[in-house]
Amino acid sequence: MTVALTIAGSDASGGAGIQADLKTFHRFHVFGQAVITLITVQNTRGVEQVYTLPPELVEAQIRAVIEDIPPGAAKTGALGSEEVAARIAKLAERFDFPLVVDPVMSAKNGARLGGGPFAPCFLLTPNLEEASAMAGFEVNDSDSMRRAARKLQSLGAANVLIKGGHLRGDAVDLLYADGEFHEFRAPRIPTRHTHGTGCALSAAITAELAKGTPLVEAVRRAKQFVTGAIRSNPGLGSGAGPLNFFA
Ligand code: PXL
Repeated sequence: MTVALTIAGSDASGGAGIQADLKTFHRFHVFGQAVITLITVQNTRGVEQVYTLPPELVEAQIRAVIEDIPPGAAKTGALGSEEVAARIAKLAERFDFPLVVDPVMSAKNGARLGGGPFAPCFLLTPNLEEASAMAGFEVNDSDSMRRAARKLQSLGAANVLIKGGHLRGDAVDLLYADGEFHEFRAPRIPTRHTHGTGCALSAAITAELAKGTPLVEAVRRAKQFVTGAIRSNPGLGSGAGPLNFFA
């Protein structure tokens, strides 16, 4: 059985974080492992509290899990502190499976969920805001996305996927892989129910990589899943509701 690991925060409301990752792994027929970095108090209206776990506890969870059942691929989400980010970067030097880093900075209402500089990884998946913060310039169109992808690759990501979900017009994601650009385009779906889209996308890519799917095809399948999951969202909650993970 194919195994994938997520290292991320808990969203008790079930739409994002660890919960979204595990549901996505399951949907992709992959056995999910989950190391928790932080606990949020939140619902679809926003994050009220963030409680970060001690870095040594995060590290111990990762060590225990991977020495017994090595995953085919892993992803990180919200890390919560620079210390946790640094420990993961150190551990990742010895990972013999691809690591996807979703450099989560903050929840939609601004609650801080991020860690320090990202670990060197196989794939980095920032949104426009995260790409801007990491590249050091405004990323808001096709040209700046291309420049940022090159820059982030030079900082330690073998491949970079910049998510254009917050662009105007179509949702165009840009993948920079092996020196080539690939665009993944989907029509914008008018809905407020997009909570957890970034988590679901990186989890779906991780599941596909664990199965051995080549990166470009993994991203294509993941994007197709997320687009369908937004389109058929169940309309739960009075704020930004979750996706349909059965899509
Ligand atoms: O979608 C980013 C994210 C990641 N992880 C956790 C979250 C959120 C957004 O709310 O709560 C735990």
